[in-house]
Amino acid sequence: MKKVAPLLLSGLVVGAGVTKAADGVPKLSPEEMKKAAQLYFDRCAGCHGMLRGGATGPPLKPEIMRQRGTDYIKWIVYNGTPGGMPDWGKQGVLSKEEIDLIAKFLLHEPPPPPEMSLKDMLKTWHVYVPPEKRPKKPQHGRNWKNFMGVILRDVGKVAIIDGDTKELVSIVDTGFAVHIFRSSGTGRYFLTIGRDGKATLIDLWMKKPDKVAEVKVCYDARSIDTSKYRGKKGNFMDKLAIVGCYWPPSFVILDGQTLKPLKIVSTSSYTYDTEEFVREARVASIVASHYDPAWVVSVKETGHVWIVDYSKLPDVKVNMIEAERFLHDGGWDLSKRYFLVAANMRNKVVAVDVKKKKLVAKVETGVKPHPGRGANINHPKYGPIWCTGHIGSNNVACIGTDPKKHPKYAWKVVANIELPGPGGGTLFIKTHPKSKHIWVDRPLNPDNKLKQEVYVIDKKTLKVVKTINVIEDLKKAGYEMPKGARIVHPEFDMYGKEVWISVWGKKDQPTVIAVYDDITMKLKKVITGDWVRTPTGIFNVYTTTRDIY
Ligand code: DHE
Repeated sequence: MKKVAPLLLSGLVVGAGVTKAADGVPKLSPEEMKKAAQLYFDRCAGCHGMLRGGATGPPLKPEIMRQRGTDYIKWIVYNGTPGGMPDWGKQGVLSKEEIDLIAKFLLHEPPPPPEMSLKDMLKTWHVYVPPEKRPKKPQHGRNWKNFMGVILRDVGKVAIIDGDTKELVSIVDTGFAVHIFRSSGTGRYFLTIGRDGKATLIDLWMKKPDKVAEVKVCYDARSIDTSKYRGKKGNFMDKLAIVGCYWPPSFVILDGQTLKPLKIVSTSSYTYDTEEFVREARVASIVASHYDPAWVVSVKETGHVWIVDYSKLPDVKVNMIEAERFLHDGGWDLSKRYFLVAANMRNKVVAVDVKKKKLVAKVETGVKPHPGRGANINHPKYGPIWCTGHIGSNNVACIGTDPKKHPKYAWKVVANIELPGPGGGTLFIKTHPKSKHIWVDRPLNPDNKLKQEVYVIDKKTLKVVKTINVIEDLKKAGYEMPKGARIVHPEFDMYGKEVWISVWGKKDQPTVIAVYDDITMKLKKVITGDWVRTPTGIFNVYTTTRDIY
């Protein structure tokens, strides 16, 4: 056994403990260990876990890796797999040397990641503008409900764009790789969460929207939401926020106005089926109920959906619903009573009745469902249905969600819509009640052409009515995009008339946000500038506040 020096990963100190030196395993110097741990954290931990127990990707425990050998590991990391493992080498994201290093790193025990206390969180907590100094009404004449928040992933910023005029309103420094935006219950605040666990509160009523508070509550995170309930049990609008952490595996409840951390709840627990303890039981998606003072929290590795009642803080009441393992992303059905979440390594979507606090169905949909929050349709034959795309298969599956009026179709796949060309690669799918269409992306498809495409599905016929190659459209309009750029995250404006799409490139070269007309399906406007670097998720205030998708 040997003691290794603490390593710093975007503020995360790992290896401040003891790791095993195994016989015959190539040694790594402290510098190499530090570099490899950082690369692993940046590119691999999200899918395979910090402790490498596996989730969206398979487990990478040293005993398995030593059997496979470094040549095998290097090949996979370079070429990717059809199941969704990115081709990091081919894409040029990881160099040959970096892949060599990762292959050796995986033969070693994972360095132990650190814990984080409330005291640690408070040290990172800043209120830039206290609530009493914030404007009482919007300080600009803009239609802030149609603002679009755009993540500029690799430059550590987000952009706020006026959806009506398409003007850039503000760029806010948020820190490392913001993953998602969510809107507060009133819509006045945008909240972001970075992969580094830093939450940021942005006030859209300021003359130039800017961050008013921030705090780092974990070392690795993906989800954030706010309290959206106003009713008999109290008015919680904009009062609380919640961050879901990958590491330490937990959720943290914050004051919604200042982001002061109030309560930490560990999610390390036992798997729902085999009752084995999982230290790395990470929080994946979170949604806020509109009808109860509750958040719905997906605990990835144990396979539980937790319904967390926040009305009696500092006490929280948790209902643990046994669902399915490796929960990932999900959203509400049309009625907002049912939460549908992908158990992606089980090729299933799980439906939970949040009102009755029970599991209602597990539905097989395709290989690695990845809905984002999904797309809801009120279909003339099937009634309300919810649709998802897939990382590993070329289908969009729609599930009936109305057991009362359409029991024949409830919790069954009522449509399986085939996308053109082989393989999956879809990450996000979006619609709007005013639109006749669903828009689907495919950024993880290994084929260069397919990852540039979006597909428009007719909500009535449930057929693909148009394939759009966004990169080609941009070329025709005079915008040459960098090689390898992929198309990601369609998002409707508040009126359901436009679809905004990110062209995701590398940070050294600006790309664009392409705005399409939903009716004509034609490129309508190109938003660009030196600041448009690595745009990923796009979020409209109006639809995000109301959970319209
Ligand atoms: Fe995401 C949603 C986790 C890779 C962009 N992503 C989510 C959610 C989770 C998650 C748990 C649901 C949050 C919620 O609703 O509360 N994402 C992960 C990963 O673990 C994974 C696979 C690997 C990683 O290391 O992060 C991963 N995600 C990606 C990407 O590569 C994307 C495209 C760009 C990026 O930032 O890395 C990406 N994820 C997004 C976006 C959403 C998201 C834009 C929100 C979609 C929505 O419409 O709500």
